[in-house]
Amino acid sequence: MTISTHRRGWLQAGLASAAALVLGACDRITNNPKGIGFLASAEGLTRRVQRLVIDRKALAREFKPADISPDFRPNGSIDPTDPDYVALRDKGFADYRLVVDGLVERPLSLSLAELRALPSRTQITRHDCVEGWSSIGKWTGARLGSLLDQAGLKKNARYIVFHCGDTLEQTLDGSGQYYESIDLIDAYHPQTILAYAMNDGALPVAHGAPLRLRVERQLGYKHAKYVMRVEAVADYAHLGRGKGGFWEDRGYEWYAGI
Ligand SMILES: Nc1nc2c(c(=O)[nH]1)N[C@H]1C(S)=C(S)[C@@H](COP(=O)(O)O)O[C@H]1N2
Ligand SMILES: [Mo]
Repeated sequence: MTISTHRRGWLQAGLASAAALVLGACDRITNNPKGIGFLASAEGLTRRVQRLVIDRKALAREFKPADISPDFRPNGSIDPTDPDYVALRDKGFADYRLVVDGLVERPLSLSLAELRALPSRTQITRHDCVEGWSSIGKWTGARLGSLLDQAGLKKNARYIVFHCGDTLEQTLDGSGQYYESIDLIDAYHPQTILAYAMNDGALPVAHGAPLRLRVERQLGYKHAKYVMRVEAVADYAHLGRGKGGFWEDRGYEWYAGI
């Protein structure tokens, strides 16, 4: 598994949607002898790639307080029984530390108070689960980009991995522990936060207490709950079953952009 495979993956996805966009102009292009040539030219390719990259930086839609779902649906792990997690929870997460390590200049270990002191963001967004339901919630958390800048990413860092405190599937080799990974475009997206509050209260256990990822341009399974450790890596092939996340290891797409 290489970076270029993933790059190619999302580039191809982008080119496919760029191609769909120009379908409307198809008649004009095919009637124009230069049309097809232009689409295949390096200049045309560069423009479409630029549009794709700009699109990935666009903000997800934000909603009004009145839009907040009264019963935001919890999904997947909702009450982890892993002994380490239970011990933290039973002390109200007083001993919780978020570890930031891997390809960083300054590894960090931060308490919730220290996380709350980081530059934060509050947003009301819609969560879309791949199973076909959506809920709208208000989230407050530390901006992941600020956290990563504080740790200082090394040049060869390409992905950010979130190691979670819950085991979703019991396996002999430990590959049932939830984890996720995102690229640096999503990591530095302004709406990407490590949320410690939901709907103006402390983040409930069912929704990932004490800390969960909000990565608003991605489907629900990318939003890692119960985040214990943030690791910067060059590649994720050595983690879990090698596909970059718990659900990716079980067949879901690594890039789940919305
Ligand atoms: N650690 C962990 N994170 C997780 C999951 C999980 O089971 N464990 N489920 C994922 C899925 S599929 C969804 S839709 C969302 C659900 O978030 P919610 O419980 O706040 O609705 O969390 C995602 N993150
Ligand atoms: Mo989901």
